[in-house]
Amino acid sequence: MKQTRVVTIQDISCFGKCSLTVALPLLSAMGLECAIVPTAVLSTHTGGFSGWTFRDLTDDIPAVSDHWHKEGLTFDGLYTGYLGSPAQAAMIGDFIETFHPGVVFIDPAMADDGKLYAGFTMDIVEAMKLLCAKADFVVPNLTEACFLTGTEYSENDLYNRDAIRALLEKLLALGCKTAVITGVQFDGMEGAAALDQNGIYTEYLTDHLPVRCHGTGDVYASIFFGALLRGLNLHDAIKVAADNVVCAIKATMGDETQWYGVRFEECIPSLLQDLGLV
Ligand code: PXL
Repeated sequence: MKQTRVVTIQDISCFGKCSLTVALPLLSAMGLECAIVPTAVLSTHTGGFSGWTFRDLTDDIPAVSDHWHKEGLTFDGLYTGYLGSPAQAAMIGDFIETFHPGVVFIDPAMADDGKLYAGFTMDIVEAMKLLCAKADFVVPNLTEACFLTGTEYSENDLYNRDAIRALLEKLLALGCKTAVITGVQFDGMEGAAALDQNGIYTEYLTDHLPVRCHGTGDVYASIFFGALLRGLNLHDAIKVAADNVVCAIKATMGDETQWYGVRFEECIPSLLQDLGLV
């Protein structure tokens, strides 16, 4: 049987366990052939380090796309994350028009804890809105959902089902087919809530752990996307992603040397078991 082939477009943070250094090992472990388009190369991620290098690879995106088009490559799915510049959103739009990947999955990785990531301005929000319009799935955290919908970020006001449903509806109004907000908390539990264009709502909640670890959004998105490409339905895909993010956080808790990331590698065996791959 032909191997499922996906492409992921996000940065390489050379040290720090996020974006491509998380997505590539996870998607490969899940048995998917994974091509990459790096949006930028940074010496580290921008969450807690200072003095990082940043090489913008915007000009490479159309060049890579042109070559791949000439080679006749096709992709069953596309997953985008952290962009090197707002201009890349339109280029990725062209990429989608050229290759028509079966599943378009957009993680608008640009903000957390009520703030844009260091180095980003509101331009990135407008760029991400453009991409969301072309998506089958968008996977913002609560902060990103607020930026994308012009909603004031307030955990107190937003941690209830009515508020989250209203946010999901505003995300769908951007044009995506299914919106999923990660990191929502109801009744002392944490997880993800999803709404599709047919008005079907689903959620999966699990333990709320009293710690925040860098890179968990990328672990979540990679597993969620991979699970969809392995044929899981929406509810089962958000469940396997959440369960294995919890596994990664539990594996990391108490390890001060891992302040910059999570020990997701230790959860690959449980992930493969959950997927029935071992
Ligand atoms: O995990 C998201 C992410 C990806 N890439 C870079 C980042 C961050 C979050 O801070 O800085 C470069």
